[in-house]
Amino acid sequence: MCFSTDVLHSGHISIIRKAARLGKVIIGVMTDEAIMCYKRFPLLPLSERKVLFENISSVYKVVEQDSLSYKANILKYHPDIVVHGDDWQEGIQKPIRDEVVDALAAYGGRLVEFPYSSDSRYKELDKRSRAELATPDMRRGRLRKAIDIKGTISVMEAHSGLTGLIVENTIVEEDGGARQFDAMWVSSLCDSTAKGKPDIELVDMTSRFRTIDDIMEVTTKPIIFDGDTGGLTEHFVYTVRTLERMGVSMVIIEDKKGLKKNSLFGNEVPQTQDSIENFSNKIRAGKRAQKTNDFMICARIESLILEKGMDDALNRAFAFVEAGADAIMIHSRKKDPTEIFDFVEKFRAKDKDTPVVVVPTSFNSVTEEEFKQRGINVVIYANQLTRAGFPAMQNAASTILKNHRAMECDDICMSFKEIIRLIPDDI
Ligand code: SPV
Ligand code: MG
Repeated sequence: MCFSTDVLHSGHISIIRKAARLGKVIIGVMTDEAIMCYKRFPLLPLSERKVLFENISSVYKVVEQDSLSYKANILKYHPDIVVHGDDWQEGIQKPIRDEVVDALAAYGGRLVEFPYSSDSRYKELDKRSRAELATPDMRRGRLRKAIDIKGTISVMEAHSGLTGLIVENTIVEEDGGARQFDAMWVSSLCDSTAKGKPDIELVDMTSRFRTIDDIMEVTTKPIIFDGDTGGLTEHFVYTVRTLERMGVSMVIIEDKKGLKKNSLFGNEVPQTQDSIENFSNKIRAGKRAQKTNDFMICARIESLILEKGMDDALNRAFAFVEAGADAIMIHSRKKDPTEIFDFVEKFRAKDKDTPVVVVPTSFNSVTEEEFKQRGINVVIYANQLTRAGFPAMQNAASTILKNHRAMECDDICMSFKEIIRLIPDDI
């Protein structure tokens, strides 16, 4: 049998007892990473979840299962029987079930399915677990945990409750497993664009916090906030306090000053980099202001964007880590990822631990696997939902104008049924 649960209820005990009547029960406890890929973040880590099962008298042995797929454990332990509830005959777990049936058939093993207990109290438990994950204290610390567990995490832009829901709920099947985003990025570019304003720190913090609130009300995933330059140090300390209190996990601030322009403009517009000394002081002040150990401040280095050279980028990275930065973001607007890889190689030669963040808007051909291999820990898809939504909406608007009615537009619109179902009745 395999379990991913962190709450044991009578339904679990009942199916384990039924399994024990068939033979010695081996429980595969799913690893944290495997659970994060297909479900929600586990409330209890693997070690504690293993103990839950080790203390059940009808359990013979507890092992780990490092994927949604049972295949590796079936090949390793050759069970005569796999026991499961009958709830996986359809949906995301069906391919997993098919694989189990095939793997067992290879040596004459069999699958036994017991009716799945759909007691409303169990659903209530799951709902409570989700609600707990959304609380500020639980949410804040989960970014660091996710980086520790997975090594490299993928983060998607959200700028409203609706886009937050898309990041929260989008899941795809892959190789007997599943994939979903680990966290959300509240981008200054997309937050400003959604309001029809330029990305120049014009949308004030109160409004940015409102966006975070909208997202937080309907989601559970950790949030990384784009803090632009962080503003004046005297203001930044308040921003840190507020973000931390809200349950945001990390703020990224960039080492620029004066009128900030979006980095993707590079040197096409005047932009000024802050001095190492000033920016280090801002980081120090921010670190002093925070109240928990969970909250992270990431220093974003604009040297490559502003063509100041690799040495400048590296000097800054080491100085900002020294000042207390919990992570480093290195940015580039080149299509070719060479300068990013070069930076990470040189940075990692001296610093093996500090998480490195990238935003591959321009160097978008690099896969997450390659980023991981090169020692990068956070990959942020910073603007794709905005860029996908905008042309679709423009198209709908002009289609209606051209046809003097909405019928021709229907084919490119989500149906009413779907849009209504997108929003859960309760959370
Ligand atoms: C943003 O998403 O607002 C960013 C990343 O800061 S970039 O637009 O590439 O500067
Ligand atoms: Mg920004």
